[in-house]
Amino acid sequence: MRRTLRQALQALLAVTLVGAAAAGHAEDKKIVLGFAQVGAESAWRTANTVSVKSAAKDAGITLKFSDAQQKQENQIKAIRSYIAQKVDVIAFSPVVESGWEPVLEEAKRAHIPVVLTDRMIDAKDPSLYVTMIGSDFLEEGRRGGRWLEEHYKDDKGPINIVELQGTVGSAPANDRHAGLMEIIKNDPKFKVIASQSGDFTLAGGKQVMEAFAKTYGKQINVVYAHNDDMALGAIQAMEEAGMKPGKDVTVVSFDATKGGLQAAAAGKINVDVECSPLLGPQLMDTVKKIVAGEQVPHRIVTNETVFPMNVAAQVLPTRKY
Ligand code: GZL
Repeated sequence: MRRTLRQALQALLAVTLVGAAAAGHAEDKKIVLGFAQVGAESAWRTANTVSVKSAAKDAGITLKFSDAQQKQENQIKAIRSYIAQKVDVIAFSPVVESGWEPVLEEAKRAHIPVVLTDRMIDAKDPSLYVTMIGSDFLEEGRRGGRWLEEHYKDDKGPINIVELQGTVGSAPANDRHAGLMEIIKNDPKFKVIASQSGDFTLAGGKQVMEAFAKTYGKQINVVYAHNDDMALGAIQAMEEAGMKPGKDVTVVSFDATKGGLQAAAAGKINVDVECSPLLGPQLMDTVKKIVAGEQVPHRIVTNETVFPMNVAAQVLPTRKY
């Protein structure tokens, strides 16, 4: 009896020591995060990449990073490679809303949690991702629409709007359009006379605005650009066409990057709706919570505001991107 008890105690002690060692090792093992970025299409995206990389370093998380050059197939390839490497967590900013189920099913089967950052996906199964950290683009569009309503409240119209859309099929493009339309649909003086994608790039915005200026000229009252890069391109095109952006043409833009706010301070953008790219710290906190087995909300919305032209100059010195 005594021998058996001693053997049992020895076995219990051994199990406890192994468990503690494993736990200790688990605590020491660095978290590996695979991040599939959209690309480097805009100042916003560059700032977002800097935020993710610096936050991973500060958090002691090993970051595997890929740039998809705005191509969905490249993002899918990157996610597959992270699955093959058995990373602890996968995070990505989906370049477009649709077409993600197959690869996210593979991540789920591999028991690798997925975090969406910045942009949303169109998926029936909400369990394909743990959480989405990013802006409410629909509300951003509503903010742009409400600003236009206030700006033109004493004007009987017509107010003709040309729209520079972001990447076709992307959540920010879909929702910044939908948010605007939600606000102006009941006010017949507002009319979107043309809408075309500039793919969130400066060159794209300039090219589309050159065509709009040629076709519509002085009929244009408002340029509604889905991001600052396209707005800055459009400003170049308008000035080359002899138009005065911010004066005879009202310019509404999104992101509130330094470039956009500098243009606003120079009187060329009338309002810049903030969309923060500084998602890195929130992402790393969330990754640590997921690895530790803690619950996280299915949606984490970033807090944002609106910068009319008259405040741009005073906020510029404090802007981080
Ligand atoms: C918005 C982000 C958009 C920015 C653009 O969260 O996805 O993509 O508005 C960027 O500047 O290219």
